[in-house]
Amino acid sequence: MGAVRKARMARKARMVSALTAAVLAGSLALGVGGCGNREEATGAAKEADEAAGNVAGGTAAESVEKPMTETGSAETPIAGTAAGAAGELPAGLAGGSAADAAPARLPSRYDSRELGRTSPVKNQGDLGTCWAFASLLALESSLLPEESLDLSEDHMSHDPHFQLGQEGGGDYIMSMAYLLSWRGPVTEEQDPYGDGVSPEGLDAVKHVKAIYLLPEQDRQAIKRAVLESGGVQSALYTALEGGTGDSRYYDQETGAYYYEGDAAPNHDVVIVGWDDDFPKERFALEPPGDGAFLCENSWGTEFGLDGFFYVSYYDGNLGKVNLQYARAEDPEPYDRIYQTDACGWLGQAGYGSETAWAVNVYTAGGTEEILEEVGFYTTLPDSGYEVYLLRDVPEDPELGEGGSFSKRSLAASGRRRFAGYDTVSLDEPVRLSPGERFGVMVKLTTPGAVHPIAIEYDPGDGRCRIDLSDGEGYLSPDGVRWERAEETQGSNVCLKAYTWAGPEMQYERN
Ligand SMILES: [Ca+2]
Ligand SMILES: [Ca+2]
Repeated sequence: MGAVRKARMARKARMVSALTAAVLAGSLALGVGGCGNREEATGAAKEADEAAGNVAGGTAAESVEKPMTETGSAETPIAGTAAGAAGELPAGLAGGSAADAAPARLPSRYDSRELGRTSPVKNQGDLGTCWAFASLLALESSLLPEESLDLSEDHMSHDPHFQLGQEGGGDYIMSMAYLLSWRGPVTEEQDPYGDGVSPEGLDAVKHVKAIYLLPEQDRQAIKRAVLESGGVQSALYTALEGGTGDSRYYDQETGAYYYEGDAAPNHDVVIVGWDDDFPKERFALEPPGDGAFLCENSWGTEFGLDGFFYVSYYDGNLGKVNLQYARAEDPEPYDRIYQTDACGWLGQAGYGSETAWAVNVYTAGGTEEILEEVGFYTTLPDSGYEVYLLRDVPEDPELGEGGSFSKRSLAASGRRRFAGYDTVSLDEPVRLSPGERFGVMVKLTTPGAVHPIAIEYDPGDGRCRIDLSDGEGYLSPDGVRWERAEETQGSNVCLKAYTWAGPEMQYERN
């Protein structure tokens, strides 16, 4: 599964006006294709990747982008190309940023199991669902030890917005989209695994509001996230044959895995601990040094050490893409989400600058609601953001200078350490009128990015079923001149709004 896959940088040929954002079809999938536990699946996934011209590398972000060189104007469309995809990592991705906030010393050894913070080992069987298992395992771990849930991989991998099917694999962009849209998770009891069907009409038992993408190969950041959240989802390349564990890269006695090559990841696992002193001699092939992460697999308890295994710090893939499930809340009956990006972060838009602006306009429901939070992705670490609100937006907003979007009020601002998705609480919650057209606006300044805005967009890879009819989004290089994202870019803006509509409307939640 988990090919950290560079989606092809599909070039948008359209040039509608001088003010046209460039779109990068650029989220990298950790996991498309296969990810079953059989050798064939692995091989097939790899071939599929190669056939598609996808190469390994990068994280889900702009590390793959080649900064614009050919066209100077910030308002000229630019697009990455496959050839430019091997771009160098921005400094922020190489580690370091996470170290700033690292006061306490990390232990040299840690094992989430000893604190009751790992969920029981599961078995994905022959299906290409490792991405769903790893995602929900990491989410379950983040709730432990206080709360123990068994969540449904069937429901996530049967999501009708996805087109690959359970044999076709998946990736973390899909699991993020599923969870952040509140289509799930549901419980295993509600939708048992492997029966080929998922009931319709189930409500999410948790509302996920933050999933961080930790910097590539930042061991400190990964360890801190394991301490905070119990587990971190990551990916590796495995040539293991089913449950037998037969591979030249794997020592069955010690449960130690080390792959030194550069084949793309094809399997997702969850990092649940580490041992800095794990001897290099315990691996089948000797890595350059000691140390290993403890990982939980989804191949049943027969595999490895009761379902767990050690992966060398020097493994070619583990630690490149790392997801921390940072916030999941109990659903409340009056919580509501406004969104247009059911399929999530499938591409990125921008104007060749690290700064870009985006708006989504929504129509409030029929009763009064309190707008409390706004949620969006950032594509690289250390993004600065400003969130603005627009009230009573006219039906056909005036998009030029001094137009409808100039009547905005600053509602929150800050900086995000990690890439990924998070929600921002407004400085002052706002009471919306019934049926009001309101807008949420974000200005992002993302060092190293030229496409800072995450968009839902069809990269043509057949992964997701995109609906562009459900949104009213706008993009801007400067917050002054705007273009309609659906019309000029074939994109929905990934920018959600969260409201609350309690019956009493007595706002006491602060
Ligand atoms: Ca089922
Ligand atoms: Ca949509």
